[in-house]
Formats: sequence, structure tokens, C-alpha cells
Amino acid sequence: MPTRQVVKINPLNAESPLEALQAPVTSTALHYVRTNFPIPSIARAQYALSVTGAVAESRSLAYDALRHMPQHEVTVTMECAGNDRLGLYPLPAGEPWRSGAVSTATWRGVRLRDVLDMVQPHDDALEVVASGADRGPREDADSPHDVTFERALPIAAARHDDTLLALEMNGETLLPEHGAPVRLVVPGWYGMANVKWVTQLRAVTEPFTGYFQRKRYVYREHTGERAVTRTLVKSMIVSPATDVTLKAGARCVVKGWAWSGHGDVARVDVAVGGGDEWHAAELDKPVGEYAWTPWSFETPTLQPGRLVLRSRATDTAGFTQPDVAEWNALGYGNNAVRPLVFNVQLT
Ligand SMILES: Nc1nc2c(c(=O)[nH]1)N[C@H]1C(S)=C(S)[C@@H](COP(=O)(O)O)O[C@H]1N2
Ligand SMILES: [Mo]
Repeated sequence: MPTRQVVKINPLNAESPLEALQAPVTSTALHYVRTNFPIPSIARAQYALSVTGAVAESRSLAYDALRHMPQHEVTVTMECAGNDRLGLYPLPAGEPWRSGAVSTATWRGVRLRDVLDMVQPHDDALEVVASGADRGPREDADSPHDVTFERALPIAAARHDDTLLALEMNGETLLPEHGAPVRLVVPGWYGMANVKWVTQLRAVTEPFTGYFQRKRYVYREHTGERAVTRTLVKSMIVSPATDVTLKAGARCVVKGWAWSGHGDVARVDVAVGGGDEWHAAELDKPVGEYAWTPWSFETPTLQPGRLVLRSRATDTAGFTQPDVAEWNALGYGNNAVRPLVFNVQLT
């Protein structure tokens, strides 16, 4: 039985193993887990979502109230902004993720918009701040006070049809590590927008400046800072697995996924060998509107020796994976082409 690859035990941070990523939808037990603080335990019977701030009428919604509202489903490829941080040099601080901090799941719950409609945000509401029930010390430790995991979403993204307060994942009640009882799901955005254990929503009229908005999840570069938002175009090879020895004298079917939070996947190219010769891969239908697109490519007959395979995705917004990612101090958004090395042997 494959298990998650633990990156840090406490608080739990773990990658999906390659076996799990070979399936279109990742099994719940093997979906990656990213937590900044210990996992809070919230009884469903005690749960209440407070919806407040710049609204006509604040509300408090019990779990059952959410459960009895119309439910919607969306299949989403979610990637941690720190996925592939280990591929950056010099290595930034932060969890040293390899390539398994990405997974795909089907989420079911209430439209965030339906909840906002109940409280009527003021016309000048700019963002909705979602607070998790988890808290702990800041990583930079320049303040003695604990912080809560809180993230603001622009009002348009909050009102989007497919932005959900999810109660279920892959057909089952949410598990504690994935945000039980209720979490945000923001398709197309990097993981940090998908606030887990949400207990408060607050409409605000000024840009939110909380720790996880301004000090974390920003591309800190020499030229300044930009917010981390939508997922950058990326692809991964899931077959053959890197620990497999390939057969010389035969062709090899390379398979993988490609995704982007900026649009659909327009094309995937594959390079066989280290050179700059790229071949178009065949694309299949995406697993969901916000989920990865399967692709495949058959190599020419393999020669014995070392083989390097690379895949490079391009999205409909015109973005293509770079050869080298733009380095940033906190190590986010590494969507560079990643070479995989294989041994090819006569059998
Ligand atoms: N409350 C809370 N929500 C959170 C986080 C967190 O630490 N606390 N981590 C975020 C990050 S960085 C990611 S990548 C996703 C991961 O979701 P998962 O653990 O269900 O895969 O949750 C996001 N939501
Ligand atoms: Mo993340």
C-alpha cells in the first residue's frame, strides 16, 4: 500500500506518492496535506460559521444549515505554491517539497456566493477574509503573538460560481487534515487560497494585510513583491515511474498531466534526450473543468544508456513552462520544466 511521503511530522506536511498521482483523481488518503499549524479538532455539532464585516446583516450558520443549502460539486487539481521548492537554487526556507504537493479531488459543498447573498455585502466590499480555526507562532518570529491562518479573496473570486465552502471530498465527509468540517475551495488558485477549518468570513472594504497575505505567499524578488494567486502552467510525467528501468529496442509511452489556473491546457511538448527538440504530445479531455489534462507521447525506439525525458505545457493564456523558474525568496511557483532521468537497458 503506498503512503503519503511525510515532509514534516508536526505539523503534518506530506506529499502524494507517485502511484497515487497516476490516477485521474487522487485517493483521499493520499491527497497531499499542507498545514502551517496543528490540525484543530472541531465537532460538527458545535461548528458555526460567522459571516460578518461590511455586510447588511451578520449571520452565524451551523453545519446543518450549510448541509441543507443547495450543494455543488467541482473537481480540482490543487497545488501548493511551494511544490517543487526543492528544485530552486539556492534553496529557500520553507517546506522542502519535491513534486508531490499537488493532487486532484472532487469537492462538494455550498457556493460561497450563496452564503454571501444571505448577508448582503456592502457595495464597497473589496475582499472576503476567511479565517481558519488553526493558529500558532509566526515563522519569522518577529512578533510574540500567535497568528491565525487567514486569507483574503477578491470579492469577484469569492462570488465566482465554482468557489465553494466544501463539506465533502471525493464523496465522503471531510477529514480533519483536509479542513473538516468546512473548507474553502477556490479552483484555479494555489493551495493557500483554499482555507481549511473556516470558522469566519469577513467582508472588508480595505485590502487585508494579515501575516499570511503580506508576509507569506508573496513572490519576493529583487524587484519587489507580488501576491501569489493563480496556479502557473505546469506539467508532470507520471509514467514511466523514475525507478523503472526501460527496455532498449522498444518504444515507450510517456504519460502525464498538465494544468494551469490561467486557462485550459493548449499543448504539451515532450523532449527525448537532453537536446532542444520538442515533440507535441497527444492531449486527452481534462479530468474536470479545473482539473489536470492527461497527455501521452510515444518515444522513438530507445537506445541503451541514459535517457532524459522532459515535458513542457502551454496554456490558452499563452504561458509556457520556463526552463528555469524565476527564483524568489520564499520559493513559490516553481513551474520550470523538470528533467527526469531513466536507465535504458537491453533485457
Ligand atoms: N486554515 C488553514 N488552511 C489552509 C492551510 C493552513 O495551514 N491552514 N494551508 C493552505 C495551503 S498552503 C495549502 S497548499 C492547502 C492544502 O490543502 P490540503 O492539505 O487539503 O491538501 O491548504 C491551505 N489551507
Ligand atoms: Mo501551500
